[in-house]
Amino acid sequence: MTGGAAPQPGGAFAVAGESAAGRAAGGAPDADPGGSGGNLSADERCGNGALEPGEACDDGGNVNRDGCSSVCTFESLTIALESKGHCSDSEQLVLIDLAELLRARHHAAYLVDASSLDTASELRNFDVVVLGGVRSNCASSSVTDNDLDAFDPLIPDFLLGGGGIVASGWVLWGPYLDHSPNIAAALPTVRSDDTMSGPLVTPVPGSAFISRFPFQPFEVNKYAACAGGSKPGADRIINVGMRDCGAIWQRGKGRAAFVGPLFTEPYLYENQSLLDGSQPGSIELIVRLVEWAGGFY
Ligand SMILES: [Ca+2]
Ligand SMILES: [Ca+2]
Repeated sequence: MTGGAAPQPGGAFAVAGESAAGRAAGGAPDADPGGSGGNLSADERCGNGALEPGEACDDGGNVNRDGCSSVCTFESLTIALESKGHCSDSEQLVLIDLAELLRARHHAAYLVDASSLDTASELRNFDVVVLGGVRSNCASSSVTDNDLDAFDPLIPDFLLGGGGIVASGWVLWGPYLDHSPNIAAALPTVRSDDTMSGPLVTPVPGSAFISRFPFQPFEVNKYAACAGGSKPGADRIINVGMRDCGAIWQRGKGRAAFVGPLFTEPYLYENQSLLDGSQPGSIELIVRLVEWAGGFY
C-alpha cells in the first residue's frame, strides 16, 4: 500500500498551478521558461517545469500526490484490475490495455482474481480496485455468479480507510448487484434495470473533476451502461446524450467512481476501442479517474 489513504488538504481538487503535460508525457519536460536552470539549486530546479539531471519528472509545480512529487520523483499507485484467470485473453483485452496504460504512467497494475481480494489484508495491498464485476467469472453467464460478492463485505472498511474503487459497465445494471449491497451503496450512481443509449460520451460542464481534467468526447460503439443516475452529493462527470452516465464521490477517506460506458470488465465488447488508443478522450478519462480514486489530485 503506497498510501492511497492520504486525501489532499483542502479537498479533492485543491491542486492548482501545475502542468499536466509533463506528467501525461511520462515526465517529459515542459520548456524551461527562464532558461536559467544551470544556476539554480536542486530545490529550485525541481518544479521549474524543465527535466534536469537528477529529476525523474518535473511537472512545473511542487505539489505531491499528482504523479510527480515535490522532489521530482514519480509517485506510484498499486492497482488491482479484478479479473478471472480462466478468461481467454480476448475476453480480457480491455483490462490488459488498461493495465498497460497505467504502467506507462509508472503505476503498479495487476490483473487479479477476486479470490486475491477476499480478505481485508489482501484488499489493503491495493490503493485502487477496478471492479471486474458481473460475469467476471467468464465460465458462467449466471447473474448469481458475480465476482463482486467475494469482497463486497470488505468494501466499507476499505473505502472509509482510504481505498479507491472504480466501476463501469454492467456493474450497476439490474439484478447483478443483489448479492453485493455494500458495493451498490459505495458507488456514486444508483443501480437500474433500464437499458442504455449512445453513442457520444461528453463531459459535464460545471463538474469539479471535469474542470481539471476535461476530455475529448468519444463514441461508444455498442452500449453505454448508464445505470440510474448520480446520487445526491456526487460530482456528475459524463453524459451520454442528455443522460447522466457517470459520477464520482468521496466516502470517508476513500473515493469511488462509476463510469458506465468504459466497460472495464473482462467481457467481450466492441467497446474495447475505448482503450485501444483509437480514442484519446476515453483513455484520458479512465486513467485520471483511477489516479483520482487512488488519492491523487
Ligand atoms: Ca526541473
Ligand atoms: Ca507535482
